[in-house]
Amino acid sequence: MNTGLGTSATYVESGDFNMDGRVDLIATGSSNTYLLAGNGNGTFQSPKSIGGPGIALRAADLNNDGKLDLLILSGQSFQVLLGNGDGTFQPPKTFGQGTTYSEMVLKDFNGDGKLDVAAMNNGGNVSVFAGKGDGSFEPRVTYIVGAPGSHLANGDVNNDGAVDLVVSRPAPYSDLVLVLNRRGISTAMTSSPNPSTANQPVTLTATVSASVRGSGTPTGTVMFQEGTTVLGTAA
Ligand SMILES: [Ca+2]
Ligand SMILES: [Ca+2]
Ligand SMILES: [Ca+2]
Repeated sequence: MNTGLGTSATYVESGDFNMDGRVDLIATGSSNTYLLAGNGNGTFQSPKSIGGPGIALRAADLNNDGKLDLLILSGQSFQVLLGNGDGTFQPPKTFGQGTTYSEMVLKDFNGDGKLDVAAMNNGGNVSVFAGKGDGSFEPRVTYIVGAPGSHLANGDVNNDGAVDLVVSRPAPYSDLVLVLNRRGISTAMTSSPNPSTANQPVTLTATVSASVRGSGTPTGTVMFQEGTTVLGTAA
């Protein structure tokens, strides 16, 4: 199919952006981002420029108003274009400046019902931006991968219901780095005194905090166990 785009698209998303019941296409590339309104019969209207260049694109309702919005990864930053529901978009809002990105994943990582962005950058890190549910995002929280990755995948690898990230690193590493999702919760464990001697009373401290900004105050129970013997529980 020739869409008459006149440029090569690096990423294409589909959805009903003008809410006429027909599937439309959004294509982004090195020159611009275009909307191709669907005619409902497999053909599309002429491309209409709606935003700047991008290397990746996601369409989702980021502000929960029932209208599809766009997230454009432009390499050095992200642009959010909130949809008006008629095929037009509000002026872009930029976030995540300060590094060079290569890939992104749009998922609800901290389980608050709002879509978040995870992005891989060429500094060897993955940054997570917690979504506020209004089309804006919290500042990045960065996870060190150790080397620039070649691909960013996602899935619940440990079957705890939270989406994890997997970064593949090219040679000389040729491996996968797993970024396990604790649903925005991080737990730090200390014991005092440390080291301790036999029969000496030891205080165990678990500090539970939010690891993703904007994910709220963690709730739940901490249980200390020796083998299967419960030493103590705190809520
Ligand atoms: Ca449409
Ligand atoms: Ca929306
Ligand atoms: Ca979220």
